Amino acid sequence: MSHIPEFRNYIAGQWVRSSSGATFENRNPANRNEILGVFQRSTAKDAEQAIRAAGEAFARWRLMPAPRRGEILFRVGELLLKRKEEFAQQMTREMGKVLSETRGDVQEAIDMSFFTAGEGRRLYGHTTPAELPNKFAMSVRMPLGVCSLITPWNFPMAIPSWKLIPALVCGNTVVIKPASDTPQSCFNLVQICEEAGVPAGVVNFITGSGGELGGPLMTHAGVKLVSFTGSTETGRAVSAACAPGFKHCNLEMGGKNVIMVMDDAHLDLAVEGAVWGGFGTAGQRCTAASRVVVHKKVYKEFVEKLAGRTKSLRVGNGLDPHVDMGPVINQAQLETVEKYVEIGKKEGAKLLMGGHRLESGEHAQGFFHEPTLFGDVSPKMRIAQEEIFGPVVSVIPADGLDQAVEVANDVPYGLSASIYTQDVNKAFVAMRDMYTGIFYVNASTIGAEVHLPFGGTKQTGNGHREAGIQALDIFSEWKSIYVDYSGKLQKAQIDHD
Ligand code: UN1
Repeated sequence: MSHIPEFRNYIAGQWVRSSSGATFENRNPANRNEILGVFQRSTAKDAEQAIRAAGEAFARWRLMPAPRRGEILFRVGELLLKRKEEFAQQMTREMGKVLSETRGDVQEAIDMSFFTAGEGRRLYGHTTPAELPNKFAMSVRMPLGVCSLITPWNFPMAIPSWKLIPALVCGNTVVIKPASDTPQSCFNLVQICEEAGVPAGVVNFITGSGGELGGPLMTHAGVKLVSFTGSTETGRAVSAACAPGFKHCNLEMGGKNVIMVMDDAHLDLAVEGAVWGGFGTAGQRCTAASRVVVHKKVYKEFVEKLAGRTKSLRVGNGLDPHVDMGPVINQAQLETVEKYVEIGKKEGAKLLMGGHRLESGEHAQGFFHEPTLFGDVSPKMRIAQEEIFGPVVSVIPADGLDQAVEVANDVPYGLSASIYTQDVNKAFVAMRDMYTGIFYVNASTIGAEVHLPFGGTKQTGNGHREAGIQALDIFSEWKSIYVDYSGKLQKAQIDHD
């Protein structure tokens, strides 16, 4: 039997075992017999220790000049870059998505590090005239303190970096808990932080179940902010848990994103966008294009082309360079996909391609499902309304732009949308009228870049935006400062005439 590595928690700068003495396995979703490592099954006591360590470290980290913090984060980017290929390979093993995508995932963490490191020398506030003579006014960003970061499995390094790096540049300290399906990529990021010189206690890492660790991470008196990415259902519970303690709470949740294809669209390009958006990451992105609304005039031609391309996709182990789509993350996700395929069929949608799990030959030991395409979907069907988070795409016919936009907006989520058209007027109408946080013209619904705000409307989020300079508003609080150098009592609003 080959040696199975054990990975530890990282608390107060020490790599430590859980107080439970128990571990859980990290398995490859393309081959469930392959155990990649065991991780700590942490307890509430471990979480409390991590929160305490972060609280102690905050006293020093907040006083380190922000440009110095930025320099350390720049080094995080450099070290990630050096090990990009190794980390991408490990990520494909634990998460399943193809190697080109896991390279992109690590690259996103690199981009985030380099972009945000520069904020160490900006973190701009404002100076503004005061209304009274000999008085000075300014506003500055202050760190909050200890932040709990709870991260998902679909972007196992990118999303932790979206939270961790901006939190640190602002002067906060963190406890990060990755999804139990993909703990190693987050472990790699944390280890790089240590190597880059992030001081002990500033970043703490604990693994284990949300059920056990969520309590202290969301309600402990020492925690000031909870940042969560995951399902809308869990996000609602996070929000409720944060409310009694008035913790800041930043949520990134579900999506039911749409591509609109107009009759003047470059159809082949739109087909490529639909394939990439729908089946990239096996549809397990919050930005996935799970709906395509197509103008009736080009519907038949578009659907034929899309079905043809869907059929040509090769499903398998993401380490194989010939594979287009890997497995889904686990058994539960596979069952969810199967459940929705049945729902779609019952609702009367037309199954155009796929619809089955793959269980023989090279697929026998993994959680594989065919890329699945439904046509003639009507906008109110559950497969057109609910987030499936798997390789299932619903194609919906529409009469024209107005109806397409109406249908596109008529879902509970508002993360990402796109339009394929050659008509600039239509593009601008859609840009204005789609109620989403992200919009694309002649591109798919995925492909967000780290220097722009990321997040959504409606049940996708609670008003925050990650990434970009907007992430600084999550991880800092404004303080307005007035300096009166008049030497006398001056009264704002009252000394007016
Ligand atoms: C997610 O789907 O959870 O735009 C994040 C994209 C990626 C990030 C997606 N850069 O698809």
